[in-house]
Amino acid sequence: MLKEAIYHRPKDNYAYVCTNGELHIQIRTQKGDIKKVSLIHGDPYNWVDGKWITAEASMKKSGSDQLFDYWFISLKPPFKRLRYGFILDDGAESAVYTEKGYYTEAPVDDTAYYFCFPFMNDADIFRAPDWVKNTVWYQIFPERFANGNKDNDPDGALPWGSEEPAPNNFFGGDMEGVIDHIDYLKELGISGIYFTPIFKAYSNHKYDTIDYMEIDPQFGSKETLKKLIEVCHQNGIKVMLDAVFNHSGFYFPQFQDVLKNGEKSVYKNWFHIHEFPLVTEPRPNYDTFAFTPFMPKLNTENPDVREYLLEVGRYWVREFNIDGWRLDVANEVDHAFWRDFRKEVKAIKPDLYILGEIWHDSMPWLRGDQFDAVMNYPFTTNIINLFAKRTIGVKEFIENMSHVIHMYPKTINEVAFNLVGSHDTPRILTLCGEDIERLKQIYSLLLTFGGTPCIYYGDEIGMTGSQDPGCRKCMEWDKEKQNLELFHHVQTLICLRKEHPLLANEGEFSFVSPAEEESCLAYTKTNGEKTILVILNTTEEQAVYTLPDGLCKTNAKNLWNNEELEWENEQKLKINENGTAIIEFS
Ligand code: ARE
Ligand code: CA
Repeated sequence: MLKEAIYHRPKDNYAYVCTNGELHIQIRTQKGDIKKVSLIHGDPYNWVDGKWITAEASMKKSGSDQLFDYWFISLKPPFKRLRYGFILDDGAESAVYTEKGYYTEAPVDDTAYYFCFPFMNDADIFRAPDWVKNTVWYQIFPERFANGNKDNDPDGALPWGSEEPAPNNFFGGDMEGVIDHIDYLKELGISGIYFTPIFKAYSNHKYDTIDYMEIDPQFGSKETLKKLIEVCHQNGIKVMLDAVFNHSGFYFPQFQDVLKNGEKSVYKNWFHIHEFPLVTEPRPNYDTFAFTPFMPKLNTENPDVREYLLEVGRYWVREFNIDGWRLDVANEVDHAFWRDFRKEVKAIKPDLYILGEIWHDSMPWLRGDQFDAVMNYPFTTNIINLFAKRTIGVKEFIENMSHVIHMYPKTINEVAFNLVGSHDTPRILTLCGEDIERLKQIYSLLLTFGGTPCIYYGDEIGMTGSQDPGCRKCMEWDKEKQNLELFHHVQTLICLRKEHPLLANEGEFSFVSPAEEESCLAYTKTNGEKTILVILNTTEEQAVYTLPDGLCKTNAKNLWNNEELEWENEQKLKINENGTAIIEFS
């Protein structure tokens, strides 16, 4: 038994409480080492005749990544508190693992040996808004989605789609453009829009804010936003805006004041200034986003800045009834600020979705006191590597994805913002080498997986583009140039996801362990009564897939299309090259 690999801590993804009163416990062991894990547990105050009363329950292996196995159990402690340890068996040796170390026999004379979940306080439970797990998002970069009003076009705006996107060109996209195309979005079936910034700013991406309390006139007015939100809400579409609080723009008046008045400026403590006067070359002598002088970092420890930004957070929720805030560069802003932010905005709208933009392990922000979710880029990378670039195989994909899944509590995975591309990445079709069949499969996965999926505008009709700014082309509205087959594929999947909650976040998810060199990726979602099996053939050849034990032809129903499934026998099914199968067993 490799004891050094065993890990547990009564916190975060290893021990957490769900809203239904379940306590989830996870332990990590070396991959392939341990054959059986049981939880020995009891209420700390439940003693009879000087002996602590305990029970044992076996834990289930919930998945494995490259190095580790993960074991899981859910229980409902009757008095909302628990002391517990793990009985581990590798076939040759058995050991009891407690907070104080390893023992051959479980100590029963003192609960202090054990791991302690002191009390399942309601206030500490991670709670994300209920609606999020059934939402399918659509990301809009407003300058490039549709031009609904030529009168507000910036000077020098180019004819729609006439040129490649550049760091500083404009095409006139705006909010009226979105209103005009609401039917298109309805038809696609999405139920939430994430807008990159719309407040007054200098650039085409608007991440360099000039005024957080104003809509950029190129996009419309406050009235236009009100109308847009109304139209979205009437059509069952939630609206999430982008909050850029890590930094302001260069032309933010408070920063301009510091530039002009230096040390005398009343705003000098709004930023992190190393020395006066300010210089931008060769590198700014003030903290910035990356090294760009155009994005001076805001000092969120300054009470005036805090209050200013908190009011921005409250204002757009209170006055415009937005449904979500996406927080830009969320991990570079201090935690205390985000804790206040959550309290303030949730006081106005308790079911507001708070989504942090973090590309890395985000557990410290997801403890219930800051964000509801983060943009799940580790998920993205893994999908790209298997389906688009083919740099990993099915086995590695499952290991990597299991790693991502086990990084967080289940309650967090349900609302994870799963994306396959954004305004910050090359377009997914481009990464697929423009192979539409591969892209279709990526959508098959994205829309039948847990979490809350997001489609980057235009990806659903086959738009291409490289890294920013290439990925920010004008939306293609000419039907002749849209890939309608792809659109239909995505639309069908969104419909299926709505019809079958198992395809969204209901039931229990597990990967089917692949045989060596497996060409198909498969996973199941089950609620005990029904099981849905998704199979994706990741190769360019037809595959014969052997169903996992317990599932067979007799009670299988094809959910994906009206075609007959091609069975080789009761348990073997043919899957076309790059093919998708979604089968329900009841
Ligand atoms: C411009 C250039 C880029 C260049 C960048 C940095 O176009 O080619 O890389 O400058 O100097 C906005 C604009 C961008 C603009 C940028 C700076 O949209 O076009 O880019 O401003 O002027 C990291 C951060 C993450 C951030 C990305 C871009 O952690 O928060 O970098 N994303 C947000 C927004 C952006 C926005 C900004 C931040 C700034 O979504 O659109 O940019 O407001 C790895 C790392 C990540 C890293 C990621 C991407 O995986 O682990 O931490 O994200 O790569 O680089
Ligand atoms: Ca316009």
